[in-house]
Amino acid sequence: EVGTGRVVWFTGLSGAGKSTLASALYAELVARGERVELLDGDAVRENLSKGLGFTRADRDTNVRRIGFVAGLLARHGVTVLVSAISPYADTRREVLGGLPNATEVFVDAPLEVVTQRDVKGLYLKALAGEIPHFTGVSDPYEAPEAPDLHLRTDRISVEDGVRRLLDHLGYGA
Ligand code: GGZ
Repeated sequence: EVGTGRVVWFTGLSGAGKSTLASALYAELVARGERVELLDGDAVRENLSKGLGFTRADRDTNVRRIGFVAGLLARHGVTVLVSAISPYADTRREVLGGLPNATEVFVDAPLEVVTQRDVKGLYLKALAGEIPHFTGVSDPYEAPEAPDLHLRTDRISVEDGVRRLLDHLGYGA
């Protein structure tokens, strides 16, 4: 019998490094022969959640859909890596609480750091008022109070982040 897969849920601001860490971990787990799937915010919004916006209701719908699919995969023994801002603490609690084996990873960089990185130029636009409801600027981000893992991406490298993830998940070094 296949055991239940774990769900590793990366939450944090846009540009904090969720996708970077999730895809680096994905590559590590694939290399270890793990059956693993990645549910990344961008790909999810182009497919599963196409048409949804960024109101609280739409974000909650998005996060619940991701949780639903993650649960189906995990039931078949797949390790699922989720990368989504998932800004609302209540919704995260509900969705992660409904999964048998979830790990909440807070991918944390201060707003000033992600604003300076501004990989996609979105913060510049948001600060200019051109993107309404932008997380951290004109929309809330409720940081996890007790995440299973807290990674400060302005202080540690991607490699260190992946090492800490592997450690925490019990894969050894
Ligand atoms: C936040 C936004 C917004 C607004 C577009 N607020 O860094 P990105 O660009 O590639 O990732 C962000 C992504 C957020 O989608 P999620 O599905 O992760 O959000 S949630 O969990 O809240 O449903 C960002 C881009 O979409 N983006 N508009 N207003 N991020």
